Amino acid sequence: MEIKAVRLAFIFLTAAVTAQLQQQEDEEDGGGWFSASDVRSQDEGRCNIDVLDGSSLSYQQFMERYAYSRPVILRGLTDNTKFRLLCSKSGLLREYGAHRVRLSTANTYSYRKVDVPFQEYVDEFLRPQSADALGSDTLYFFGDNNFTEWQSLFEHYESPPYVLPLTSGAYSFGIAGPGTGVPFHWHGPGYSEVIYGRKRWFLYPPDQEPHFHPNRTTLSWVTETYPYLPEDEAPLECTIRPGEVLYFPDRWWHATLNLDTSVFISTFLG
Ligand SMILES: O=C(O)CCC(=O)C(=O)O
Repeated sequence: MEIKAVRLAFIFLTAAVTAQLQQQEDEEDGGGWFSASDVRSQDEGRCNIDVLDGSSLSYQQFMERYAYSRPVILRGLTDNTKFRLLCSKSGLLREYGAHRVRLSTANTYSYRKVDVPFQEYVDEFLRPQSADALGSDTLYFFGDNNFTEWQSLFEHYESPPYVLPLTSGAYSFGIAGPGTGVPFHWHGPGYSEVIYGRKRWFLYPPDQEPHFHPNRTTLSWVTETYPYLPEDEAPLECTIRPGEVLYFPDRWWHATLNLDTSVFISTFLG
């Protein structure tokens, strides 16, 4: 009896240590999402958006200075350490690998949708963006989550607390490879947070429509259009990292570029 108890204790201890090691590895290497073969862009670009410590901006200041007028990046506003651990590659595949996810084409008017098991998305679709592919031929996992299936994950996400009056937040969760992103479009206000990876954002106010082709990827806009923009057509831009959330006001044009394989979540206020 005693030997059995010792054996059981040993098995539990080994499992706990293995889980701890896996967790440490996940934290250190970007949740297991970055692979050595990934070409990760080092070009984070400039940052001409206000970046503030969340604790230094009250809700009233947020409402007066940003809510209806310009984007802002807030650091340390929430602590999503637990959610980050749940979003490691091994954790998500274990829980959701068999669930079907809906992919949308990465163009401005994204009409085509494709449903695949999450495991297949990770194995077959999650890769660096090829420079010459059209947005309409690039499938992106973002924007169409099955909330019943993913609820047990989303309930651990701590969303940004500064909500606009008469709105509530709706989540949109995604994972995408380096160089991917969504080209310019606009909609209501919201937040974007990266859980793993880095995401470069480009924004223009509602009355300054950027020059872009709705069927080209953000990557092609960044390499072919962005370098030649006159200074008065330069976007607001910044790269966000885990622990930072970007707020964009209503109807602001925006485009994104994932610099790494990224896990991210938007909170749309509507
Ligand atoms: O995170 C992304 O790549 C897309 C985000 C976006 O376009 C949005 O939140 O509206």
